Amino acid sequence: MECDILTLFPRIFEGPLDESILKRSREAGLVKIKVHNLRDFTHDKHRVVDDRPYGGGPGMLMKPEPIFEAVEKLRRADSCVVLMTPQGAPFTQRRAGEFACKPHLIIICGHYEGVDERVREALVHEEVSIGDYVLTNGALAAAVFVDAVVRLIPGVLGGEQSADDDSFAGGLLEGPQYTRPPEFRGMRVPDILLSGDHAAVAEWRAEQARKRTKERRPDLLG
Ligand code: JD8
Repeated sequence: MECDILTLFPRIFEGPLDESILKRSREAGLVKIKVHNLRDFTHDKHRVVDDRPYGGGPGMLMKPEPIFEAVEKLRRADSCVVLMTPQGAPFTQRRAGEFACKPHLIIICGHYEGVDERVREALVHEEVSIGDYVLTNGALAAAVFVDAVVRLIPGVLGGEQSADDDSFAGGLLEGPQYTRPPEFRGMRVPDILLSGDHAAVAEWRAEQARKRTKERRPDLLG
């Protein structure tokens, strides 16, 4: 997969994209991620990317011209252009899996009060929101989006971390997990996990997952 990210704050992506699974999948060539500064697509002396909203109101909007220039330079016949916005469709594990099948993503990170509507009309295929809370801009949302999508690209996760084991993929929350030692500060690991009975362990885990999901996220049980 190839992924081009358009933002006014390219440094926001330096941490997340250069660590752990994202770093390794980029190094392995499984995904090619490029972060572009939208200011590089301006032509005026002061590299202006924002302007005041017609009709008045607080704050500034992103001007259409730099975004159009960037997208028209980067896009291909098979590109999917995504806009991160609080008005977007809720991003879910299912949507992440759909985006992971796209050969080329162009992700537009909104900033200020948002983008000129003509960007949506003419360029954007999908509008996505990562959740019902207010972020200061779209860059952190895009970093979350890319993280969730890239780990679902075939070959990105090794055998030890399988994507279909995940919470949500199976529709349930993960139950309790333990590592050594078997007793820590008087707290014991449940005997069943030490029993070596794999069928009993699987049954216990399934039961714990159901119980935790019912308590914390009954909405997931439908
Ligand atoms: C893009 C600007 C901030 C939006 C005033 C401060 C996504 N789940 C999500 N929450 N927030 C965003 C998001 C926020 C953004 C932009 C995405 C661009 N802002 C503005 C309008 C009201 N605030 C998001 N995805």
